[in-house]
Amino acid sequence: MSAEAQGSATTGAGKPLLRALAGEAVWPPPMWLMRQAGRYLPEYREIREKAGGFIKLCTTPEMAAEVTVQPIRRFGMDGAILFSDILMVPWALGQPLRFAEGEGPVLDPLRDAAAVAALQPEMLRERAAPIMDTVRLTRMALDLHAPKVTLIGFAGSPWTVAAYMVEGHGSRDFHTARGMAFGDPALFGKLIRTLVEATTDYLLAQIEAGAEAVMLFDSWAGMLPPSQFRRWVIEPTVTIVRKVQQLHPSVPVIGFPRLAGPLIGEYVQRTGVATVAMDTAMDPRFAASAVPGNVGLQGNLDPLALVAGGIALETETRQILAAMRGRPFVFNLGHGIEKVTPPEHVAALVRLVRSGG
Ligand code: 1CP
Repeated sequence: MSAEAQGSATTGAGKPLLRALAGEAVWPPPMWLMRQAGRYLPEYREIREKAGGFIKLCTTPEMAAEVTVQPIRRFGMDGAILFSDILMVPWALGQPLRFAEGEGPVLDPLRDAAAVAALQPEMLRERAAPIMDTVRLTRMALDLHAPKVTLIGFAGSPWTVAAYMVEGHGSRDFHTARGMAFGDPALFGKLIRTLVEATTDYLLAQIEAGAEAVMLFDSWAGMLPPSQFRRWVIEPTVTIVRKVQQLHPSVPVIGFPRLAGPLIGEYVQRTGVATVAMDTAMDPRFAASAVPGNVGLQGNLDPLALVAGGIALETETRQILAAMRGRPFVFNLGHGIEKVTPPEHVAALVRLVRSGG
């Protein structure tokens, strides 16, 4: 059996993204973009307005499924990522959350043992049910209209989600959360254990509903010194990945330990993720040397090169493609797409990557 036939036999449908995530060096590489559904698209803004609030959008399956497929319809990426947010897990655990206009997410900050004890993991499946309906609807739409496209589910990693839960909002340095991790590791550990269980359960529910790959976003992994990175980023991820692999061995997990720097190799080796996403600061050549050749790499165009377009976009994209040729690779950005991105630059990027650079 040829390598290609083998790849499709193990992944079912022979979808390019699933083949790359399973360790095959597909070329030109499959691609999708972090935050590919969002405010840079007029069709997203229209639905967002109709929905009213952001949480309403995430919990109205028809609307959330529609915005999930919008970028596929317009640009034809290889992956569709469920439209939701990493903070829907704290929301489903009962922590009050709102998305303030122009301010980003705001949570009632969680600062003591009583607040951790008040979380309701037993409510998670019920509260997250509309999100699973979104997964089911999206998968049906893709099977029907875009059978080569892979549906990606996701969650935030325990450390990053805990950082928002403790801080109560986005932050440049997450002082309070880092302070709690050092100052009261028993309490912080309890929060992390709650999140490991909730996140595992939440990802398994997405897989049961039709997600074909899942991604763990650890956007603030790079804030931690190595000992704390091992304790709060690597160890919780080990537990989650192990459980997903046990129950769904054919579903690849993508890890995104943003700004992990030289710890990327240890992260991959310990956690067993199928693919690791590189942030904008990661040198793809370094990642290629630090990560075993059967593990996929994903990334890592700077979203601002995509805003700029033209020669900056072409040069950066070609450099990444040249460094990644010959190994399992998924083209993506190194962080989420910017609101001011011209949609025609995204179309140009898709053409360039499809040409192999
Ligand atoms: O009203 C709006 O449209 C709000 C903007 C928005 C969007 C489009 C938010 C608020 N979340 C999302 C969707 C989202 N968030 C997705 C959907 C799928 C896609 O990629 O198309 C995903 C995967 C996320 C993940 C997410 N949310 C992360 C991890 C990735 C990253 O960017 O580092 C994080 C940190 C969040 C928190 C969050 N949600 C929203 C905002 C503005 C933020 C950042 C808050 C901050 O740190 O200040």
